[in-house]
Amino acid sequence: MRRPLVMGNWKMHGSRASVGQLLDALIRPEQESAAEVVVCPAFVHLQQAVDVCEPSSIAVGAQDCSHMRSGAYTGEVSAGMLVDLGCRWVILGHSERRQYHAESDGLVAAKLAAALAAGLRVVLCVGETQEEREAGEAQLVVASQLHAALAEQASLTDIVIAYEPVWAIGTGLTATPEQAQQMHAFIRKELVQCEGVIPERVRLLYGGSVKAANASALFGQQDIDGALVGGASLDAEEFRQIIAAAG
Ligand code: G2H
Repeated sequence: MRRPLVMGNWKMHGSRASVGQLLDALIRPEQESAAEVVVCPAFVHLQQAVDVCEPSSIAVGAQDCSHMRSGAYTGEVSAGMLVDLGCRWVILGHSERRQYHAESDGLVAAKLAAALAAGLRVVLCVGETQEEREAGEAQLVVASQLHAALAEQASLTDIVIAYEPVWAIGTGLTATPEQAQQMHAFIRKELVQCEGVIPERVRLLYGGSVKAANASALFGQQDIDGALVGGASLDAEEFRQIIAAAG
């Protein structure tokens, strides 16, 4: 009932040349998969990705967007500009944005509203730090990030949640499939409280050092509907294997 979704978050990596090679390797030939596939390059490579992916079923997403619609906001990119470019998705609330750019829950909620209003599909990232997990606060933190972002949104039909424990991001540490499943089941239960959401229909992605070697075990869990893949999505062969594991 929930179509698997695999997203590559290319973060601040690549050049026109390397992004071109990566895209070519992903779409020629395009692999048959039951999973929906999205790639999220840096802003400056989005147009290139949209142009190359157009004849394929791979969609393109951005890694962030502004909470404002338009105006004198130097350096910002609006959700409407992304739609105009051909982007269909945006990642919001990634822990690297929260950590290095001081993005608050309030700002993430405002970005979510702007993105949904512009017609983007959103992957909202939530996750606890190592200290929070050790203090036994993982569920508390995740619930509070979730509700802060989702409360008072006009419509949540196009929302996907990515659980990304901060301690597993780019560290090589991965939550065990059981740890991830436990949090995903908790998130799905929490979604019951969100108006306009049908929890069984919301796709929940796991993110944090996902690679070909651990993808199948993660995807085998009942409430894990795909992955948000960072480092491993920069290697076309590895990313293809993760996509194959999803569908
Ligand atoms: C988590 C993930 C992708 P990585 O940030 O969003 O990155 O797979 O490199 O841990």
